[in-house]
Amino acid sequence: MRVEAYFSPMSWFPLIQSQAPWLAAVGTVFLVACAAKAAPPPPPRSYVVVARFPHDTAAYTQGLLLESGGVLLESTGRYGSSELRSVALKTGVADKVVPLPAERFGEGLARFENRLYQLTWQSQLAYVYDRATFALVDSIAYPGEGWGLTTDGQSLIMSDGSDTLRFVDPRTFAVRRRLPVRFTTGTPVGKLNELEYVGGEVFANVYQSDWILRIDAETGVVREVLDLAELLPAYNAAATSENVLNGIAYDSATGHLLVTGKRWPELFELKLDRPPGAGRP
Ligand SMILES: [Ca+2]
Repeated sequence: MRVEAYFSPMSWFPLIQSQAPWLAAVGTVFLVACAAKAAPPPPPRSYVVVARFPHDTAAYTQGLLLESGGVLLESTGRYGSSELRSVALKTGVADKVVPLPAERFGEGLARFENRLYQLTWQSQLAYVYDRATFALVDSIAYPGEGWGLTTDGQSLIMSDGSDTLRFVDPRTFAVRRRLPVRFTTGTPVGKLNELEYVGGEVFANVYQSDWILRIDAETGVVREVLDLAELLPAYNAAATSENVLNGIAYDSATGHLLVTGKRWPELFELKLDRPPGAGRP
């Protein structure tokens, strides 16, 4: 039985009407008055904000992931101020910073085994660092633009601003698989940006929007759209603004997502109604 139906005044109304016509008349006036004042039902909630943390407003966030112990790893962009940084989640303070050459624009960031991979926007070059020391140990060329980066534990998964994700060999960046991303209607969805893979789904920011998509990593179908417009309206998504939503990390200890944006003053911890990796809705 549906609980709403059981408690609904309307479900009891026929009984009242048959037993006490005068009470039914009063009830009718009451119900009509309620209906006139009733607001439209809110959209289904898909997440709640469970915590907020400070975020460096100098950080033009392009890549984000969380390690154990509350350590955020962040890649930032723009020419002359791009960095790889290690940041304490609770304080937002960086304790390790590796600047990129001024002619490189930092983009997506992922950890694979004991190495960190950082994309660049249009230089067609990924930097590879030792996780423990942050020492630069390699660089790997790839074609096209670099936007977001994550991993499923086998491949690195890249976005490039198009509607297609590339699954690449971490050692060579050779493409193993291309995944076109589509709504259930079949409509392509482009401008895929920062990424986070969790248990068979890829979370993806859509550039210059308030959306994070939940993409089936096998089929490319968008299973859910998280609308984050309410998080930080002054910083969010205006087409003319650079300071858009971008940055998704997963906390495996809590099952929550951490999200922020370029130069946002805050980072938000979200508990999703349907936990990451929970499979198809
Ligand atoms: Ca990420």
